[in-house]
Amino acid sequence: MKIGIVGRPQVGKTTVFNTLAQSNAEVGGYTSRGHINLSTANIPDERLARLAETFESPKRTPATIDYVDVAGVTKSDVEQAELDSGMLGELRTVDALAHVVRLFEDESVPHVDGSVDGERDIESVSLEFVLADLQIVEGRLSRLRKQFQNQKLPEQQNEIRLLEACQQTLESGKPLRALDLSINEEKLIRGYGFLTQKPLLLVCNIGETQLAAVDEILKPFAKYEAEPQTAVIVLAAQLEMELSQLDETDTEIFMAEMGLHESALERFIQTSYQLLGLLTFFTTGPVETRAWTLQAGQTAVDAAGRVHTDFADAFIRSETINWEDLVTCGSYPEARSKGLLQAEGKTYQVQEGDVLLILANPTH
Ligand SMILES: Nc1nc2c(ncn2[C@@H]2O[C@H](COP(=O)(O)OP(=O)(O)O)[C@@H](O)[C@H]2O)c(=O)[nH]1
Ligand SMILES: [Mg+2]
Repeated sequence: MKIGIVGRPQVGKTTVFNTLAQSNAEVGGYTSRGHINLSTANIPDERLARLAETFESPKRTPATIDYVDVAGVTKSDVEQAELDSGMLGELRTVDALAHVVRLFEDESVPHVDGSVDGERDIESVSLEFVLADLQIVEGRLSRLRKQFQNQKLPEQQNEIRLLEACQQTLESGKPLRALDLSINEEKLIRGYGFLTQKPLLLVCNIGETQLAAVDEILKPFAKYEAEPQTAVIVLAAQLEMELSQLDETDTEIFMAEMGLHESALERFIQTSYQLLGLLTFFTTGPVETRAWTLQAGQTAVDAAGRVHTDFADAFIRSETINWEDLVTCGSYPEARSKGLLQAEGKTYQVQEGDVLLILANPTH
């Protein structure tokens, strides 16, 4: 899973990136146009440790998440398309966008628009992305029309019709998330990497002093959650970045003092998984315990293909058990004797927290 961190300049994008990636990229870099921070972070998961302890596996491999942190979105970005095509191009490859919205007040950090206004920022970034997508739609449409003006190939006609619907939506200022597309239509335009089609996580960045009044502060943003494929979370990025750089015991003491129960990273990942419809399954044994990410609704064969590309074709069946049941049983034979280890075929839909023992045909 790859997530692009976007937003206006100086709103805390790099600070959020550092918190999530547990890295140390330079913050306050106002002029770092074109500069892109990339990082892969391990997804913390207590279940992984519990399974690894049960099986005494020396190797523990968490699932990972990739982040891209780009320079801020400014009003001129679309006109300066050439300069920014690197940034937009990078964003077109991500699975979801995390838009950092500045809500913290700090006179020493001026806002490019002169005041702190989260709703205005959400609208202006959304508009920039609408315009960027519109440019692609129009370019593609004019090429298709020119190329096929005398022919009536159904495939191209379909694409033209679909792009015209996209154009209409974008011209009315709406993101493509608002379009109700069939699975086939979605497939047809996925290759364009439209920014306004990607699931959107609005990350409200509040200051430490606003923690106590967080419900009040978030009220105006509740409406965005009703929009398709959009979620809202709140975090105090600067505070959380400082926390993520402490050692574990200090972090726990500090979080308890602040009334925080989960780290920003944990909340961010949980929300992203929900937004993208992802789940985690595990493989475990005396050699390695590993967490894997899968799209909800995918089957045991898809899971086998994640674990090893050859396994998908050679798949015979999987034996499946909930991770907690397995930890309670302590071993596969014990789980089997209790009837908790279920044999499942190709069409089994993997569930959150499943442990899979995949049986594949080695001669395949
Ligand atoms: N007071 C305060 N300052 C913050 C907070 N988050 C970020 N900053 C500061 O805002 C400036 C811009 O942050 P940065 O992460 O570089 O923003 P970016 O331009 O969006 O990547 C830096 O000086 C940060 O220290 C916050 O929650 N509170
Ligand atoms: Mg930055």
